[in-house]
Amino acid sequence: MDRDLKFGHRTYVMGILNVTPDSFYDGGRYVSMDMAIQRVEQMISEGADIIDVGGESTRPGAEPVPLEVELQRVVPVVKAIRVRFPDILISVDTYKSAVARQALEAGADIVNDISGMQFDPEMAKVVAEFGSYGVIMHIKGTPKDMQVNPKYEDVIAEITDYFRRRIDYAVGNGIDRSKIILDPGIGFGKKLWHNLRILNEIERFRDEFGLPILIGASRKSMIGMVLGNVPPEQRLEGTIAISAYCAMKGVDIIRVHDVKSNVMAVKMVEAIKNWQKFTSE
Ligand code: YH5
Repeated sequence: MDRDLKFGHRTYVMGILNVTPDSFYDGGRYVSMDMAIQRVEQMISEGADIIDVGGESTRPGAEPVPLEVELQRVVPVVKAIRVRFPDILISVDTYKSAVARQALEAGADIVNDISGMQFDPEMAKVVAEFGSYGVIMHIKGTPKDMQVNPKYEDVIAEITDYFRRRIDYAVGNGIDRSKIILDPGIGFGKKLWHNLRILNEIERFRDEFGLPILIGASRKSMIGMVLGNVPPEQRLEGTIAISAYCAMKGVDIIRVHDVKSNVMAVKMVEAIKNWQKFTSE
């Protein structure tokens, strides 16, 4: 089975695999590795299409992780996933080209760069060299300062301009246009109403560029705010609602923590969209 994505037919589900100590606290690498592989096996059985491996927290205010630390966390896990699950698509959540390169050598298929290939000047060349998919995400600022009073004249216009500049840059560095995935970056330098408006007008980016769209809203603070300041553990239902909305709008990929419930929501919406497939006479 080939590992490419056929966009325009359904919403793919990307399961998040955090390989950071706060999510896999145990110190010992073997334990972490076992836990990571177990989690991947579970996400695949629950219907994940893509596993997104990340070794640095990019939550608001988070401090960067040194290159060597990120490499040690991410590369062995990508290798192990590729050996155990030869058909699963693997994405690597990094903005460092050295991490992307070694992950691609270890069998990753997608580079998920929250900086839109801005933070590391070598990133676009690496994605081009391997012919992998590249996610161009919008961020205003850096993870450390992005939530400090972000301002837009028109959030949709600004993200559209950014996408145009980053697509031109990526293609100029040898990336095939058909390998680019766009992500407006929910929570990355946005206030609540910016996030809500982006989702409300999500089709505008596909209308403009004709490229696949990825949305990562899973358990993010915008859900907490809408539901009355609820903590991340109480944001599953809000996440599922956004996933159903995304499936209805034809978003190409959703990035989520809770694969089982989000896959069910997407499947149900797709059944309604494709009711004719269920006809028996
Ligand atoms: C994304 O949107 N996000 S890491 C704070 C939370 C919950 C989750 C509880 N990587 C994205 O998931 N990659 C991240 O509060 C991403 N799109 C893409 N492409 C942040 C995250 C999170 C942050």
